[in-house]
Amino acid sequence: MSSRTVIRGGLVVTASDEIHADVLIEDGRIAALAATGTPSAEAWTAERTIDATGKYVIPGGVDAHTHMELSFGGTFASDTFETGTRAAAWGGTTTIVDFAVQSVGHTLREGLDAWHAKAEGNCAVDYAFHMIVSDVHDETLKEMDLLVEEGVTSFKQFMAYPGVFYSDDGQILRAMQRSADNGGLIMMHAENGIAIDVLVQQALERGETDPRYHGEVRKALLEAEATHRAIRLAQVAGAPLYVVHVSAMEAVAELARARDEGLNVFGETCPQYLFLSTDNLAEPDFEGAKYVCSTPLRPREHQAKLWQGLRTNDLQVVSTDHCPFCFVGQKELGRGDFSKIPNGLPGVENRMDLLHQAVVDGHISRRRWIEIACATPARMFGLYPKKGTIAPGADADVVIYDPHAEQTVSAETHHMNVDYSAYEGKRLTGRVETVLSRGELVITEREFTGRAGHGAYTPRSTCQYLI
Ligand code: DUC
Ligand code: ZN
Ligand code: ZN
Ligand code: ZN
Repeated sequence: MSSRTVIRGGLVVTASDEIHADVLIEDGRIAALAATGTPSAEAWTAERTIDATGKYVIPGGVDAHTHMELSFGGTFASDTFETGTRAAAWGGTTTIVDFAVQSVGHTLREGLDAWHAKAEGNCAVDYAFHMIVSDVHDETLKEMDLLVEEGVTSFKQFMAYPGVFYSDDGQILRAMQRSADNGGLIMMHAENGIAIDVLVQQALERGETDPRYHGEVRKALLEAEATHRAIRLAQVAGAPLYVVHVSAMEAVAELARARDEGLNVFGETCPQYLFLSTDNLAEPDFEGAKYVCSTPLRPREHQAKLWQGLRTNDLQVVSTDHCPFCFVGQKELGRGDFSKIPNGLPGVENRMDLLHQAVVDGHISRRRWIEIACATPARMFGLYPKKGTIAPGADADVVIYDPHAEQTVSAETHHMNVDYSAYEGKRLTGRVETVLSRGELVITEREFTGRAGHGAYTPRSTCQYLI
């Protein structure tokens, strides 16, 4: 039985085009687009018609960096796959790529199975997985080949967190060599964790225990140094590289230089680095703990360089690194010792809106908004054109976006399972109105009409975005 929906009268915005068009959806996929008012569009009949006059019709967001239920620092990220993907839907994101974790002493398969068990049957929108590799040895390298074949095509390594997730340069080089062969993409947390740990101990010995010291010890230069080292290791291995959560302007410069040299090097930044700064980390009464994440927030002057990198394509993707911890009971674990504050910020619900605000503010164009939030993450991680665009054959993951609605961000009204908002009180122009996931209404005129279990696991092909 076929089911048809038509979305009429909106401005369809993709990474490449803006057209006033009607969109026909059939059996969960985009069937056709036709200019609004033309005989071909008028001839369509459907069980359901959505009026998008005065609105944008955009692809559902692809958030390529989330951590639902991540175990960190003795606690767990507070969003489950159920609450986190529901919040994603509210924010116009219809696909997340979450990080399955290999624990030291365990196999990749065990980590991946554990993540499937957390997600299966619980998600409101579609999901896929990257794999965090924390224990590189011969068996791990063989397993990477198998994972690429089954649709887990990207692997995160850490130059930070010695003793937890950390890989040394030899382990990184070996994983990169393997991905040069099997088509995988290494995603790097680029911070010199060995040096940072020394600075953490020295700061604590001086009695510098407040959240703001988290930003001071995790120096921009140590992000830049690690970024440079990761780039050169990837070059030696002949592998592409994707640097996650870039926050320092010095790291952007390293990426820009490598790209000018013609290397397949990519960079992601996150809304927190574009909209927040070390001023937030310095908030009194331990409130700064709300803003502890790694890489850390930077002084305000870094923001302009991140926006510039997004415009010049030295940075290609904005993901959230959604990793929420409640202030009460979780962030508070680090009272008296900033190094014990769990690292991460909530944001999966806010990304599309914050980036729309960047369009309003003139930082990026409307099409670039869709490119960095939908199309490029889909290409980067092998989900395009099923995800990330509105074109015949694509999954009907579609957002009706009201560009004129005003909203004030607040924990009182958000849907993430966390007791604060990093953007509390921020006024934004633009708001998600209706969201379809594979043709099904998940948000209908600002009401949740989806269900846990609608979201499907989505295996990925390899990176489609090499220079
Ligand atoms: N890196 C991440 O990408 N997420 C949470 C913590 C971290 O260090
Ligand atoms: Zn085991
Ligand atoms: Zn990281
Ligand atoms: Zn992360």
